[in-house]
Amino acid sequence: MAAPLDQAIGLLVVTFQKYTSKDGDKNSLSKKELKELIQKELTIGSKLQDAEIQTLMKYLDCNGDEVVNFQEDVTFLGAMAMMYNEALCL
Ligand SMILES: [Ca+2]
Ligand SMILES: [Ca+2]
Repeated sequence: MAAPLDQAIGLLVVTFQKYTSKDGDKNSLSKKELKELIQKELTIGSKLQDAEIQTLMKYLDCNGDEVVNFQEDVTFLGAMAMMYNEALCL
């Protein structure tokens, strides 16, 4: 049985892979895949408008190839973790 943090990291990887493989390129999230991941896997997802998800996509796509790779996804999740940490400190 994996320790809790191992499980959490595993979940990040599994969730990324669950959505990347919906189109031809299973190594990255297209705009559509990212949108689905955000809407189904994050509480904030249902509150975001299409335009906000588009903006988020542009922000996450550091290398400008129109898709979100694992490194870009982890950067996003890292930022989310920082927000949660700040929320828990209040
Ligand atoms: Ca994909
Ligand atoms: Ca990219």
